[in-house]
Amino acid sequence: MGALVLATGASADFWTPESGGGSENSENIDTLYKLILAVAAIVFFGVEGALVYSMVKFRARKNAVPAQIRGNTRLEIGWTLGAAGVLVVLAVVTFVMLPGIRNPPNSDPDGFPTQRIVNVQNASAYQPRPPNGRALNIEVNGQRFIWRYTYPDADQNVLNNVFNYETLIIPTKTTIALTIKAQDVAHSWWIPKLGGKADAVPGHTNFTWFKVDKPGSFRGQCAELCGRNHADMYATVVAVEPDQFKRWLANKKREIDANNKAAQQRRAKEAEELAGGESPTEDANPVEESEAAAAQGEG
Ligand SMILES: [Cu+2]
Repeated sequence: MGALVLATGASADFWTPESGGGSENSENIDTLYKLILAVAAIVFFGVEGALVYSMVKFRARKNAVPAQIRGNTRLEIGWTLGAAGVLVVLAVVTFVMLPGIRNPPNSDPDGFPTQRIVNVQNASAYQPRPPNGRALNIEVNGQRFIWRYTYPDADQNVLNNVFNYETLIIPTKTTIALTIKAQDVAHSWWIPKLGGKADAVPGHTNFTWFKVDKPGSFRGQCAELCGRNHADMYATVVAVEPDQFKRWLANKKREIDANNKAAQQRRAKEAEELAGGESPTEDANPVEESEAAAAQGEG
């Protein structure tokens, strides 16, 4: 056990939040956690140490009587103010560090080009924005038992957007703003190295952000018991160079468009077959048929 505790690799991030190589908000969470842990450890070992020392030194069979300090006004005022002082320091440190955790920075100049984020009108949660208001705004949708990601595009139609399940591909050096929703029951989005948890609750939109500087892969899991396969509800964020991301996005878009087109054609064909010979409109519309044939030829 001792060897295990001392092996830095094995015990890294065991007592403190996961950090290193992810997003700066998770670094700030880690720093704040360690500061508070240090103060708490000093208080804990101070109080418990005095207690154990007194219990041993003044135990009954030694017949020793310690100094009787009950009713010592100066001492009592002292440790009341001391405790209050510790709380004030912790509160101040927390509020000083909170903006770095909640508020996203701008993307780097060589990051993926981003748009101004459109405000979500019915947002009831704190909706942080980078100073220039621009970020890659991806929608995360919790579903039993998988995460769906929808990428933004230029038009208003959300049905033709690029989407992916489980693995979220993102560009490095770019501020990623997540709009978090749930489709069925409450889930919770959490990639420990990329910031804090964000609840995904039906009928409520939540927000979080992260920004990854170097390519890498970050694992997380749904952090809210959401049903039978909750434990299988993984999420992986894969950060790639902006150029690589651009290519991935374009390929995915082509793939989705081709599949949409194929599905439309299949439905049209099925409708035709259902109508059978009874419908005379089939022959009366040769333009549509030749268009479909041309489209099929392209595919
Ligand atoms: Cu879940």
